Amino acid sequence: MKINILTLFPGMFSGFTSESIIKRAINSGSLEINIVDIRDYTFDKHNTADDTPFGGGAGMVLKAEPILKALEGIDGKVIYTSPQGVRLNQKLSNELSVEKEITIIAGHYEGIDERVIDEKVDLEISIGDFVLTGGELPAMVIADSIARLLPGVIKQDSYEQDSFYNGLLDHPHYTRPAKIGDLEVPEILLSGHHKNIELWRKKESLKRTYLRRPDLLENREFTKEEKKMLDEIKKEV
Ligand code: 9D3
Repeated sequence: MKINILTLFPGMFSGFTSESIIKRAINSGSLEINIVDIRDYTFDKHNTADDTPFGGGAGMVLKAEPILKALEGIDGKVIYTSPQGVRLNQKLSNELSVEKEITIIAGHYEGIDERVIDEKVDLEISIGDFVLTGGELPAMVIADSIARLLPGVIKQDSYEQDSFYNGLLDHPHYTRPAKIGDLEVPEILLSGHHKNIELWRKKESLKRTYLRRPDLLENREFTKEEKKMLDEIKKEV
């Protein structure tokens, strides 16, 4: 999959594309990330990419023409990061991950000229109800959540066990050493009894979800095993 990101601040993306899982996804050929500097599509003497808003008021607005020029010849869905957008969730990331090519316009300052949105943007996405300085981090968040779903990027069972995939929060994790002073690891995890370990993890997931995110349980279908565990949890806590 190819993800184009249009930005006025390409330097913010250098760490994103050069580390860890995203780096591996790019090197393996599953993912292509194309950072496009909007300023490369300005053609006046001072390379002006933003201007003051018509009608007055504070802040600056990204000019339409450089963005429209940068979009020329680009295929696929166009996304604009914006506080006015639909909220990103796992379902939306799953849907975007099957596209061949998408383009994310990272907004900055007060936003972009509305005519770009009217003419070129298919979808506006927000990552949540908090105020950031720009759309660069949201663009990375969107790209990251898509990238890990691409074939071969992470092990299949790794995301099948994700909360928001199975609808539950994760269970606790431990690694060596088994004892740090008087801090011990739950004995069951050292038992080698895979079936019991799986049951313990499932119950811990259910317990955390019940205590921390009861909203996630509201519209969920429970297996008989899960119903029994939930009854136990309600007695225990
Ligand atoms: C002070 C500016 N605000 C005036 C009402 C509006 C505003 C514009 C641009 C507030 C924040 C931003 C920058 N944020 C984003 O571009 C953004 C964002 C966010 O702030 N939170 C969650 N998701 C997103 S997606 C893009």
